[in-house]
Amino acid sequence: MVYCVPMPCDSDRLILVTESQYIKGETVFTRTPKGWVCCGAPAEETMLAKACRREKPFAVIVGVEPYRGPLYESLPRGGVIARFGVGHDGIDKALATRFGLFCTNTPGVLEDSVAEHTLGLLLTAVRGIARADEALRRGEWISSGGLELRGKTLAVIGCGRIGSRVARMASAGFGMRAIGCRAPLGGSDPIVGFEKVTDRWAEAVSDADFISLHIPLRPETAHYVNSLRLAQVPHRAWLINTSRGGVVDERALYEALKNDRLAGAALDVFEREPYRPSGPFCDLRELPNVVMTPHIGSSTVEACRRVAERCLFNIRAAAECRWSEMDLLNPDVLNALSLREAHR
Ligand code: 8YV
Repeated sequence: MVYCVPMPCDSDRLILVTESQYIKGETVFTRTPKGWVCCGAPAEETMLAKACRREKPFAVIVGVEPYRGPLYESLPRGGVIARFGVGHDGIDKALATRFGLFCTNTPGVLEDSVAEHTLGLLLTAVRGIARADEALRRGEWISSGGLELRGKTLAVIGCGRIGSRVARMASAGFGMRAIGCRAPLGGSDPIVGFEKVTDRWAEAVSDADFISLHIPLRPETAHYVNSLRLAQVPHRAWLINTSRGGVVDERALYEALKNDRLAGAALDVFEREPYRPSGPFCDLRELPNVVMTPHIGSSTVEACRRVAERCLFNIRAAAECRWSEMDLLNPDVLNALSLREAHR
């Protein structure tokens, strides 16, 4: 990508947007509100930090990559790190607070897209759609079988906005039984679309045909789906992951799939992205019962537009001191900033 050279503009109104996020939200980022300018920038942290020191933007809009160090000291106090999406495991909120930076994300605008992709993966998996397409292109006409979804049990791990949306689509659309599991993070989200909700993994998955993960990546959820938990899953079950790769121990998953202790897996997210096996002899791409997509759960035209708009909304709200309207991830920053810094 050729990064755009900022037009002469007040750096107080300049936003650097990492490459693939810029492309996803281009229609919005090229028509910013008067006075604001968005420019593409590299996603890799040291390069992004360098671009920030050079261009002195007020805010950056970033993807899922991890930002752990140099970025924070390269932004002005009172500036913004805006996540283009919901998951914010890549941003160090405590560090941002220390440097007086606002961190935001975009809840409420991409749930439908991720939920639709989840169900798309589920269908692709059980009807062998990806393999049928590949075979047909090779000139083979193989009439393979599949499974019907009606009446099947779907365990939804994480009953937040996306999990609930998946449950509702699966039950209202396909006539599936959706069992919710609030573990490992708990929570008291309204229960919509679930036949029942439990706090115990073992109970949620005991009769599952499909298990769909909708939990954020945090220290307490890292490798939540490990060999012990996989051993509690019926052998006929499929695992679907559109949350974060790090919540699954991919080596344990590989072993379970390889040894037919799990029917299959449909994955949009991975421990390492772009996908690389998490160790020797556990390349998920070698297994026929795995369907993989490159983290595209929310990448629809509609969701990307709304996400880009929400990022800009949050950044402008920070600039205009409308903090209560922001999707603020580190409210402590308001205590960390002096009154003068906060009212830039
Ligand atoms: C993903 C995401 O596309 O918002 C995020 O943080 O990563 C989502 O938009 C989805 O969770 C992966 O399927």
